Amino acid sequence: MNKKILLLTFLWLAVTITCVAQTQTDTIKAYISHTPPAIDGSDADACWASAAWYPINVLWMGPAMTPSDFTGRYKLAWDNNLLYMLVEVTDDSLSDQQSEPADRYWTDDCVEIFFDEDHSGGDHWYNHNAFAYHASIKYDAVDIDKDRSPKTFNDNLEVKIDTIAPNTYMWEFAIKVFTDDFTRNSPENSRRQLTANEIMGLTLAYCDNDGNFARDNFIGSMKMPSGKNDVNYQTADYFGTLLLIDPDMPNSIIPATEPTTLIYPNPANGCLFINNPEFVSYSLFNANGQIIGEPKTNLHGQTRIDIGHLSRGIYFISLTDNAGSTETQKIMVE
Ligand SMILES: [Ca+2]
Ligand SMILES: [Ca+2]
Ligand SMILES: [Ca+2]
Ligand SMILES: [Ca+2]
Repeated sequence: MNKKILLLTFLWLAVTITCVAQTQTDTIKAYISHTPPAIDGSDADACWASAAWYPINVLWMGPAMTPSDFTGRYKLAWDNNLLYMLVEVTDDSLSDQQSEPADRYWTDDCVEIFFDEDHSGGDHWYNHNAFAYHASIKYDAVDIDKDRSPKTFNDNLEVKIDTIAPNTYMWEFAIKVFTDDFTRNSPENSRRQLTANEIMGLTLAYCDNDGNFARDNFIGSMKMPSGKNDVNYQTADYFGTLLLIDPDMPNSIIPATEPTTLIYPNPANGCLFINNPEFVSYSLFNANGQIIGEPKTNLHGQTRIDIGHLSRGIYFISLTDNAGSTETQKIMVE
């Protein structure tokens, strides 16, 4: 396959992927923003012009919708301080019927952000291993606290909404990232910075109330296992995988310029392919630089590497060609 056909194939895949809901094994990508976006409900920021849309289109609960009842999609960006999110929602009726933010908060119209800073998975119902922010049209962000009662966590994120067309709203978020040690009294003690090549857990959803004092529909950004459509508020086990990318970093797994040896797909699942038949051996290393298994040699012409035995995470592959030159690339296994 020549480079032009390969590039067109990747572009076709990129376009296709943006239209299809994330699965449990897919990875979504957030690119670094060198200028923080203004949190004003407008997409007139440099980072949004280049970011891809991801759909919110999987019906988790409730009857089937029409496009005017609900249509949603989102974009992501990040910098060292914050995770940024743009969410475009078409909703025929905006509704927030509880005067108290924490009163039946899941029944009001809200963007629900399931976020797990270290993608650890696991229970987060009465702890801060992960968050399930219910962001309302009144700019309250409610989750359940360690004392088992729902509270606002409005300092953890900033949100603004603008109306961009009839019944169509742009929500813009800046989200602070905390470790599992988060406490309401001293949140900055557990605040953390973001860096390239990090993997985080993220899923989005929209709770659609159209004036019925109840959640009419619950629509998510990813496909859930059977019977698990409403478990994300308790466990982070089924959150989607998010990769933070800075293509200008020398060790970026998605570099700005094409490396000499193209390894694809990256992120990968099951197997890797290498488009350079000149390599004769390779070694795999984990994120700590420890070699995994024995180096594989005498592989002239082999272009497929089985990685089905590797668990999710960052790895390095060091390739040696028949002239003795080596090339190391970072890969992500999902
Ligand atoms: Ca903006
Ligand atoms: Ca609706
Ligand atoms: Ca966690
Ligand atoms: Ca609604």
